[in-house]
Amino acid sequence: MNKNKINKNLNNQLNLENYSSNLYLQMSAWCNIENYKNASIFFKKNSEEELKHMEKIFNFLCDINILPILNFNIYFKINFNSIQDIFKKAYINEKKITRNINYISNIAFKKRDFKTFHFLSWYILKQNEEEKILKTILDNLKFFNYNNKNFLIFDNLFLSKYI
Ligand code: OFO
Repeated sequence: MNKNKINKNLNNQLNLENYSSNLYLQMSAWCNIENYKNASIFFKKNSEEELKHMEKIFNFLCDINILPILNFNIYFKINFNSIQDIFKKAYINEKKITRNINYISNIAFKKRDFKTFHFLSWYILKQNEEEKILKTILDNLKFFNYNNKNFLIFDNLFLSKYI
């Protein structure tokens, strides 16, 4: 019963990673069209990473003989108003991922499922790193007193550090 709860949530996490990959790919396309070239590369790279995160969970479930179930109904059309809006939405998305990872890790630890807990520890550290990067970018956007014109400078100078 409890093991099922852990596997169900791991499967949910797999779908969240898949969703993130598509979300960041869409963000990359938007940035490219709007000429924010480094931001576009940044999100493309993140999209590829999220896919790897999904595959890692997929392989873990297969290894423990659990059938991964891909959810094809989680997608919806999403609009972006500005580059700032995009980074805010990416940060909110990562916070949501972190909450879910912490939630599953907590259940796994309490249930003494140390194999799953150990597996998830990689995600805990990864989330910390990714949230930090997005928060730094958002803080810098505020500091730069963002507008479309100076974002191009920001894109060239600052974002190049993260691609
Ligand atoms: Fe995989 O969600 Fe962040 O990294």
